[in-house]
Amino acid sequence: MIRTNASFPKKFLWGASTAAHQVEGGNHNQWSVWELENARALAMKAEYHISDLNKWDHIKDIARQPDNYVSGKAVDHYNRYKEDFDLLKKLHMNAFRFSVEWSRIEPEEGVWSAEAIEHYRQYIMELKKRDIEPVMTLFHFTLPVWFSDMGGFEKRRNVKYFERFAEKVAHELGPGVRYIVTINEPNVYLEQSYLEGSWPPAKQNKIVAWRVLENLAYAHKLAAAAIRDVSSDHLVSIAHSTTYTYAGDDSWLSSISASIMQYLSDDYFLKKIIKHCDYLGVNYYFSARVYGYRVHNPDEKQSDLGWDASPMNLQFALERLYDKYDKPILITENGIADMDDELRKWWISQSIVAMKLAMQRGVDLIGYLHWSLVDNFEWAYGKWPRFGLAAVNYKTMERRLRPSAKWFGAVIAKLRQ
Ligand code: IFM
Repeated sequence: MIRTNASFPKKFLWGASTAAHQVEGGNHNQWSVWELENARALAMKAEYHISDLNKWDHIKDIARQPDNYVSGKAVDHYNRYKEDFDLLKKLHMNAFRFSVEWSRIEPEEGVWSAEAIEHYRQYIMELKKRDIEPVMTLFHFTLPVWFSDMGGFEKRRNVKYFERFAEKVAHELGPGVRYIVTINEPNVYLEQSYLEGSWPPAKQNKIVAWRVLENLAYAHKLAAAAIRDVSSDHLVSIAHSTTYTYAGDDSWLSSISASIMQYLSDDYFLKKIIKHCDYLGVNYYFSARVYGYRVHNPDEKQSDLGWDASPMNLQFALERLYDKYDKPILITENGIADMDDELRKWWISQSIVAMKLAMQRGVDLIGYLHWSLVDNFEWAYGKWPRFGLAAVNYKTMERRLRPSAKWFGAVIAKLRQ
């Protein structure tokens, strides 16, 4: 049990995170189009792609079904958000990260949906009513079809549409929202969509990938300026996915390789945008232990997705990023795919210790947002991975807090006393 004389300040944000497309249901965007086109192929390839996962025997029936790869109603958060916000209260949380769905707000170029804007206005009001600090993301991997059809972030000239969207959202929904995340995980978007080609637009092209990265940096810069023009009360960042990368032995090759990998995955992009950030949003899920020029992680503990589970390395990731960039850090995501709830309690308790140690070493930490509040549509893996503090029954949409979540809620209550 965590000792409750911990050094977490009173104003520390304890919360959970989600993203529109992964929970809302009923979206029409470049992802939903791609899902329908690719669901059958993903189901057919599951055996080949993921049959080495520990839980394969439990998931194979679902993973072979095309339906798994279609977000569809997701967990119907669009209609059930009040119920979900009540879960935050049950967990004694005081913060919540969500994304507004661009394709709902601007379904056609230059056409704004009053209905969608009103929906999100109510949504934010319901959070405020519950004394929950909203953390609002603008781009979390999904794009309106019209924007993606014109080339999305591949074209420099398209960035102005994102800037206009950011300005509109800041005007309409900004009042009362302090923390804004412009772009979620630019590095992950780039890797999956333009290098590995496993997400839409499913390209494998290093030159286009490099161009997208440059344009995302530019997009953040313009969006941050537009948001601050609307009100200087907003604090703006991206949510950066960091992989803590370290040498597994003391050879020079391991150490140089680890540094290069860390630079490419973190610093190349962060250096471009950090002066346009008021804080740094950090998502942490795994580390990379490097031997020579290869990653070979310890395999004692893994998530259901086969990801290395080293929650304690969060401490070193935070210290590195804080030392280098000198910005207050908000952990915008951290969690584990764990359908049987075997590791989540351990993961969270280790993460709390890691945060505490990092803070004792001087890291200015704003808060911790667990991924995810409820089970979510996990992109190309579909619905089988279970990240939620609350388990969702996809047939009945019933939410049930997992035992680890109940434990976490009790810990938060003590830490906030
Ligand atoms: O579900 C994703 C989220 O969309 C972005 N960060 C990582 C999560 C878990 O894979």
